[in-house]
Amino acid sequence: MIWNKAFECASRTEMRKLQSERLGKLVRYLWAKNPLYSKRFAEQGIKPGMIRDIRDIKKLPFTVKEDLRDSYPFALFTDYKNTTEIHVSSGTTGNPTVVGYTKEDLKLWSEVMARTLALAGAHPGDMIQVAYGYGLFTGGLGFHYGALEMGLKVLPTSSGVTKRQLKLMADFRPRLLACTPSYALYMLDEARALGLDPRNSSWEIGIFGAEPWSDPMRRQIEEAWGMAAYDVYGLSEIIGPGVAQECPAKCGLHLQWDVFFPEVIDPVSGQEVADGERGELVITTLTKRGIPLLRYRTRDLVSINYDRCSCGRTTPRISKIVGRTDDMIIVRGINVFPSQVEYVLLKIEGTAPHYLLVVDRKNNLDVLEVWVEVDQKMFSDEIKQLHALESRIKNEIDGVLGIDVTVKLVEPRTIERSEGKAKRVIDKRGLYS
Ligand code: DLL
Repeated sequence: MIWNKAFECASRTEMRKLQSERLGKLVRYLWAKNPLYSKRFAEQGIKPGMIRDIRDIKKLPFTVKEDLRDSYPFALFTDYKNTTEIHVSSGTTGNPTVVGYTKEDLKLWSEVMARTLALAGAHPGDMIQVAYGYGLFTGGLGFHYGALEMGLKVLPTSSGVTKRQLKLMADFRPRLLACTPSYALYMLDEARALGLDPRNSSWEIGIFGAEPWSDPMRRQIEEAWGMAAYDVYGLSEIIGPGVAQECPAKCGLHLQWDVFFPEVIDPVSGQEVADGERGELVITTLTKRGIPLLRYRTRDLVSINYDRCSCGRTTPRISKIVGRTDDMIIVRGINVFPSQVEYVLLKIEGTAPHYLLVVDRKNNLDVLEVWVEVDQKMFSDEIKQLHALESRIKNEIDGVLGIDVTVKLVEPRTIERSEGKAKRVIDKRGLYS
């Protein structure tokens, strides 16, 4: 089922007309209501009347994650007065990234999530188990709103308490499961440990995302659980889940371009790359009111394909995310920036600015080890003092990242030095296929 044929199957000409109108309106809105953007427009000599066609988007400035960080908490909100819901995701240093939704934005989110669910094969009346985290993370509530919009029966289990997830699945027989791909694998181990046969599961469709996962992981999930597994992509800054979703053709993720206008650029030059070539995904939120973003640099690497899909939709499809332009990693569903660790270490005396994040997956659970080089003076201290330092660093990092890490203090000059960009992350999971 196609949820909204008018938008998902529109011709390119129709879509260009709509996008052009929407972009013009957005620029006028930002010009009138958003001090950061109106200042930038003025500096760059951009007048609202200059933006008449969607192709004029190239005249507009980019927005980057640092803009959100620098405007913490609410300075980038264009309609703070009518904001009705607030979510946060990880920031690059001490403060989280804050995003706000007006009532209209929540309607938009419900709409794109209903399209997402339909893309994966959901039908009104189906039951969906939403095992993404509910709360500040956008996964749980995003799926919840979409399920309500479509008329599904929602089972809002949130993530964790795996035994109960499995019991409710066995007793209520939901047709759909939505969670991170690593949690789908973790539940598999748990099911087997409980002596359950995963092939008897009721889940026919899984909608997995919020972190990278490879094709071999997809095969493993599909074969073990006996379900079809689809990729879902999104980010809090744009809306949360609901930006792009695979259909049963599994040939890329359909991007909702009537509302999230995509560009794929060379991350260094900022110029658009040819269709099908890899580059950084840049998104403009054409219709958002609370915190609309112009040309937001997602730092996610993709390629884009504008051919009509065999499912009948004309929405462009992005590839699976093939990497990042920065060194952000996702650990147990949480976005982690090495700069957050650095921010903590800079405040602790005796820890040299040399550190390394080593991430691995053991029994389908992510583990993050943070190696911290301490200076010579510290290293010759008593063991007791070193332990005290280790637990202080651990507590501070746990607090900033929101996950449990292991800290390993290492001797001076243990961590490899680099002549160019320092290597801060060793990721042994091999997630990008
Ligand atoms: O992860 C929103 C979401 C929730 C998407 C549930 C899908 C399902 P953030 O926490 O802001 O938002 O993280 C966004 O996660 O820029 C990507 O780097 C990464 N990411 C999200 N989906 C995928 C995916 C949510 N399917 C960041 N594959 C993004 C690879 C993904 N990476």
